[in-house]
Amino acid sequence: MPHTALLLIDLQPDFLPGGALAVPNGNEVIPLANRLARAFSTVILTQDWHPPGHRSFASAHPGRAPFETIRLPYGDQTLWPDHCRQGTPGAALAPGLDVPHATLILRKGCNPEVDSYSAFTEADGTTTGLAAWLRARAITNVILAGLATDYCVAWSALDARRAGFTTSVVEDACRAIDLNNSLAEAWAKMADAGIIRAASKDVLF
Ligand code: VGL
Ligand code: ZN
Repeated sequence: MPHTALLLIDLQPDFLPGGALAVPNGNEVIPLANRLARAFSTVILTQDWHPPGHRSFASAHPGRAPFETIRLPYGDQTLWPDHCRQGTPGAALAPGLDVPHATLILRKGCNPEVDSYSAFTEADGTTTGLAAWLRARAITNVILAGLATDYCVAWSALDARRAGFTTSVVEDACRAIDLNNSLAEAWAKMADAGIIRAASKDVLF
């Protein structure tokens, strides 16, 4: 589909069962991601890619535990188990991922002090340049799938929409962490923003 890009979010071993921040049933989306990718000529992969001691790690805050929330200069931050440390096997692309024609692999969360759920904007507002990269290729529509629905997929989708792209999330090609109702909240925010809640059967005709 011309003018459309598929954005596959954080398909990495640390987010799959057995990984450091496993998303329940996250492995189930890999075959679907591969099938979706074949339908698009512009495919972008993202990798969560944190330096050691990253601010989003509970281990960087003595006395804090994973899944607690703290206040950082840029806002509230959920603390996570150490995950997707740069260069580790858990941060690699998922072994079953088969998207040789992906043209951009975008690594995010690289600033040691700032998290970046979104592929477009870090938590402190710094742009990753992705919107400009898409505009330079005359992309007007962004379709998202991957992990996790309620964090990196939702934040990326919301930023895509804010940047003016027609934006769809392929629900059955995503899996969620679902912490404190985060999944329902994410879908509510995405609906308010005008993001299309799609199914893979609508995209793969
Ligand atoms: C993610 C939490 C922390 C995600 C990344 O990919 O959804 N979630 N880092
Ligand atoms: Zn992360």
